[in-house]
Amino acid sequence: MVKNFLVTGCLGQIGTELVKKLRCQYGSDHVVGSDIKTTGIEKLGDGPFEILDVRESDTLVRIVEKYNIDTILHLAGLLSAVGEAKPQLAWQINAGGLFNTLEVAREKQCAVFFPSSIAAFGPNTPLDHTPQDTIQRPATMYGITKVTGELLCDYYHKKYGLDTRGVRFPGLISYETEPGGGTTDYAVEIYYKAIADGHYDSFIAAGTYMDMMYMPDAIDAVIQLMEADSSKLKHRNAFNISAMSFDPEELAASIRKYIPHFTLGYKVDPVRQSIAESWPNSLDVSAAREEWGFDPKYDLDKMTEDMLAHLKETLK
Ligand code: AKB
Repeated sequence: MVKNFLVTGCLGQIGTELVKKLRCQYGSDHVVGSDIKTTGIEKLGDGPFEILDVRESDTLVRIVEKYNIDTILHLAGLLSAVGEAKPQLAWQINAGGLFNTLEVAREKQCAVFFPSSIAAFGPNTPLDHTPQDTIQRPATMYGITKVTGELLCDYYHKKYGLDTRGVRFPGLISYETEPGGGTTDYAVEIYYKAIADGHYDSFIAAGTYMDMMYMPDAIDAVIQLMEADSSKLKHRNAFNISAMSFDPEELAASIRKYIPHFTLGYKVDPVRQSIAESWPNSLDVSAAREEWGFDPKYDLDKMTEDMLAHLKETLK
């Protein structure tokens, strides 16, 4: 049976690449992009697009009905640093937007993908090899909306039989669309600056480890999870996933293999540093591997080589 997807927040870092991949795989007409803005829409190529503020349920219902949507990939949301600057707005968009999405999905019987995050963990979570099922007491509004989202999605699955699935994304590194307002953004900015200036001042301190993943692996993971046999899923919302864990020094050392003169300095941002310190150093991803075959392809050096090659082309 042909699926009809709606991707909310599709002009963000994940959405632009997810829409393109889904359109290749399922056909452009079957993948509707939506966002609150149109900046960057040309990156999506051909296919349906709708303006959507996820706080407005009526618009969401209209789009789901118009395109006969059966799967909603709900990416619209604010990231961690913006969420700390605007906690009330973060709650309205992240938690309110997801609630609206789940309610529409319940009425129209849609499957839902929800992107949780390493931010769903907090300072009293085990930092190393963080288990799939463990303490989740995040210290940020962004993290609170992510735990809320995980619980809501599990609730809608158990109470209404909705097919809800999700992953806890680590920091995502990509060259297509830059992230905006996240704590892991340093790991993207560093590549742009390495090429442009041969130097980068990191807002995250040396010795701060966080989980990361290259975007092609993240996109594959979303599609693989949504296509997985539901009878094999013991967990649903949300699976730990990660491909690597590094600190700014290790990332700089990887860049130096390709740009030997690259130098790294520090201008640490206390807000984002304290967020980073409240997140795990490295996740245990065994549940994702066992239940749906999660298998990322890129390690740090392979990602660096590919990132730099693509950025050299685009920044020429
Ligand atoms: C952020 O840094 O806010 C995001 C995330 C890890 O969820 N990249």
